[in-house]
Amino acid sequence: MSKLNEQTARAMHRTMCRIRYFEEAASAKYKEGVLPGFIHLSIGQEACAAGVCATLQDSDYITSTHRGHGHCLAKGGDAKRMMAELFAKQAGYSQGRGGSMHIADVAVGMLGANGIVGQSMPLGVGAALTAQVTGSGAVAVAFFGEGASGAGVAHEAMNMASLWRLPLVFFCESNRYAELSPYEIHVPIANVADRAPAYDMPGVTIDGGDAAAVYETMAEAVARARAGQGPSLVEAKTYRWHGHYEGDPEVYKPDGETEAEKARDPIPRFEAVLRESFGVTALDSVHTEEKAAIEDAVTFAEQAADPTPDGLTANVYAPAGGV
Ligand SMILES: Cc1ncc(C[n+]2csc(CCOP(=O)(O)OP(=O)(O)O)c2C)c(N)n1
Repeated sequence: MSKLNEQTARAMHRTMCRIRYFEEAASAKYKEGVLPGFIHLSIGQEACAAGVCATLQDSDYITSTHRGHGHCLAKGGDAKRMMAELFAKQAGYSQGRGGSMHIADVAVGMLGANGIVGQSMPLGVGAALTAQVTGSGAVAVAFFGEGASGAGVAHEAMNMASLWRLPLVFFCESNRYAELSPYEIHVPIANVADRAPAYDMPGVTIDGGDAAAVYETMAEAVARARAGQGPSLVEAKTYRWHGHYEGDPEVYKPDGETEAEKARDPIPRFEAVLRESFGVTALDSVHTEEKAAIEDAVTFAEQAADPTPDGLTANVYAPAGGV
């Protein structure tokens, strides 16, 4: 097993703080009514994105979901361009046309957020097949949720990835709810990863609030994929502190559940690891710096230009006159 070292642990902690501050800022701006589209936040799930992406190289790929801000930031996406996209500004990743669920940065291997539940999995198959065919040595990670695990395409993707021994890791963020539905009313088994043997691949379920466990489990799965030994399924049990979308009244959550999860905040939990395993104590500056960087991103987005009407048909591929 690849043990976490201090340098990687510090970088992961910084990433977790960046994700937390980015999403808190997005939440605040959404409440102010200045973000035009839907946003789905992953506050509480930061250890997953940070731990997974810390095991990847720049040339590796990830495919993401509707809850993808953390994935993009952890893979090296630019917070300013992301925030500008949430504000529907021209400087955003999709020139303000797409919003939160249409953020991609191919240059850093982030192949896209995705509003179609489950589709990150076949897209991951495609990325891994590309790596296999070209012999590039790259690995792909497909993020998905336990809700997506019930989609037909999840079976197709895992079946093909296993048949072709693709360099791919399926990473399930099992965050208790799919929209408003608790796990047990749509998944008939205790763990999504228990399905892995049916695809002849290793499957493991871990605590998704434990960033070190995410890193160490993923390091092994990624090494296996890179060595040509095929795909794995990793399920991280985690929890989203906010609603399915911002504005969700969350009536389906039992009283006290979110508060209990907040008491197990993955960021201070990982700070304890940094202290106890590596003797790192001065972590306040990381919070200060990352918070300031996100404030800069918000200012950038607020001051950025709106798209102009003359760009209305740019990147529109339907034939002139319609179909
Ligand atoms: C193909 C498809 N079906 C249904 C939806 C509506 N939908 C949006 S998110 C969601 C739940 C997804 O749950 P999960 O995969 O567990 O991800 P989470 O939201 O928990 O991160 C559903 C059903 C959709 N966007 N796409």
